[in-house]
Amino acid sequence: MEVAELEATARQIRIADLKTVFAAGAGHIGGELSAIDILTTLYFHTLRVDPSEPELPTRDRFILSKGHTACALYTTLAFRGFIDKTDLSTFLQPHSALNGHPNRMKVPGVETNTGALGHGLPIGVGMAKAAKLSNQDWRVFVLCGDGELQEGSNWEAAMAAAQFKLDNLVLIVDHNGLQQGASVAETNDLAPLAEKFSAFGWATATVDGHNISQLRDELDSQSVTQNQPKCVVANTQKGRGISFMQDRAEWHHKVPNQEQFEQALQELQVTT
Ligand SMILES: Cc1ncc(C[n+]2csc(CCOP(=O)(O)OP(=O)(O)O)c2C)c(N)n1
Ligand SMILES: [Mg+2]
Repeated sequence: MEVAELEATARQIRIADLKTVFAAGAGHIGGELSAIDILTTLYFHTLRVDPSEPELPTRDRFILSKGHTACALYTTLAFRGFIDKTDLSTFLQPHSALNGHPNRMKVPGVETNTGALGHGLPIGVGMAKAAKLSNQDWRVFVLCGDGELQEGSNWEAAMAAAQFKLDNLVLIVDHNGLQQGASVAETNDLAPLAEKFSAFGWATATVDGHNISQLRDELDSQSVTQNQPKCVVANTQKGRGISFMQDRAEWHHKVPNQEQFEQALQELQVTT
C-alpha cells in the first residue's frame, strides 16, 4: 500500500473506533486515537501476517501491551480481515469475544492477553528469544504506552533483550505524554526516553507517530541494527484527530455524548 492509502485506512479505522466506543458507552478513546497510525502501519505494511492463517508458525508477532486500547486493535483486525467488521458492534456486550482487554483465546490475531500494564515487553522478549533459538526469521513487535514504562518489569525485559542480542524485537512507545488523568512528566518522568533505551543497549529511533512514512521506514527490516533490539519512540497525541480530545487527559477513558460524537465524526471525515 502507498502512504496515501495507509492514511485513508487509518482514517477509516479512527471513524470505526469512535463509533464502536460511542455505541458501547465505554473505551479508552484517547489512547486508541494516538495508536491507530502505528497499528495501521504495522498491519497494512510491516507485519508478515495472514488473516486466513492467524496461527501460521512463521508469522510475525504483535503484542498490544497497552491492552486498555483493545478497541483500536479489534478495529484494525477487522479492517485487516482477522475478524468480521460486524463483530465490532458487540464490543463489551455480554458473551462477546471483544472484551475490554484482548484475549488470545477469543480473538484471532491476538497473540497474548494484555491489560495489566508492564507485561507485553517481557512476553515479547520471550517470543523473540524463542525465534532465535529455533532459527526462525519472524519478528516481534510490542506497542506500549509511555505511562506504562513506569512499570519496572519493562526495564528488566529491556536488559534481557540487549543481553540476548534480540535484533528481531521492536518496541514502539506510544509517547503521547499522558497517562490516566495526568501527564507522564509530572507523575514519574521518563525523559530522556530514547537515551535511556540507548544506555540499556538498544538501537533507537524517534519518529512522528502520526507520520506513516516515518513509521514505515523505521519498522522495516532494512532498518534493523544487527544484534540489537530496537526502540521506536513514536511522538503522538492522545485523542489525535478530534480537536476537543487532543492532548486532553480527561479523554483517556471518557465517552463522547451525542453532540460530541457528531462533531468528532465530522472532524474525522473532513480532516485527520
Ligand atoms: C498494572 C496496571 N496498573 C494500572 C492500570 C490501570 N491503567 C489503565 S490505562 C492506565 C494509564 C496508561 O497510560 P499510558 O501507558 O501512557 O497509556 P496511553 O496514554 O497510551 O493510554 C492505567 C494506569 C493497569 N491497566 N495495569
Ligand atoms: Mg500515554
